Amino acid sequence: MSNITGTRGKLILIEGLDRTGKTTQCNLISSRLNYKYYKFPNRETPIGQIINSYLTKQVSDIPLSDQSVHLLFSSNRWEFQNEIKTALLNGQNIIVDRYIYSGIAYSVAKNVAGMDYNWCSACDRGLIKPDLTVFLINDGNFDNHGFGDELYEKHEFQVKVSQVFMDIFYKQENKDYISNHFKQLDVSGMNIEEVYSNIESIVDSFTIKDLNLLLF
Ligand code: NYM
Repeated sequence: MSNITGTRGKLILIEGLDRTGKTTQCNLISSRLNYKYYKFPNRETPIGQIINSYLTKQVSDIPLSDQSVHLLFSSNRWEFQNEIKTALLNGQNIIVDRYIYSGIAYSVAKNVAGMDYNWCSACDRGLIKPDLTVFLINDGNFDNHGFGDELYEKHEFQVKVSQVFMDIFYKQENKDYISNHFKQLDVSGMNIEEVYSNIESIVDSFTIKDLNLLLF
């Protein structure tokens, strides 16, 4: 698989709130640009199936604490690390649909005592960091229209999540990453192809500077 440097693939992450079109865009990038696609949570693994029951509000014999839910989401990312690493080192470009930033944002937004940024990011330390994160936003006028029935799909909660995403990206410790590896794209009013062509040009014009994999 060829890539710009000829030595390793790029890891591109698409992040954003619910219903900003991330999955549609990742599918397009995967099929048109030949990127391998990973979506988190991956609901197929045993851990992913527990996450799915939680999100779809299926009654469980053992009620999950917010902390254990957070760790399950993180664990779900760790399940795929070796596979992702091998693919990247083989020169395969990868597109990821949600990752550590969703992990932190949705958990911190719950406002549970002790579950702050440091606690929530600790279990993801050492995961491969995306070479580029594209953060999709709409104009903030999202409402309940278009949301499904899953746990977090409520206007009020989405507003909080959106705030936490911004807090994460503008943290001092993330400043270098944001300057060199991050693009925010406002998709309000755009159709699928318009969003795609914006993302495609961002992805095309991005080259990796560091041949080593970046780590959180
Ligand atoms: N979510 C996703 C989390 O709460 N933590 C995480 O680590 C990740 C990756 O799962 N509302 C939440 C965000 C979404 C929900 O994601 C399901 P999707 O992309 O709708 O399947």
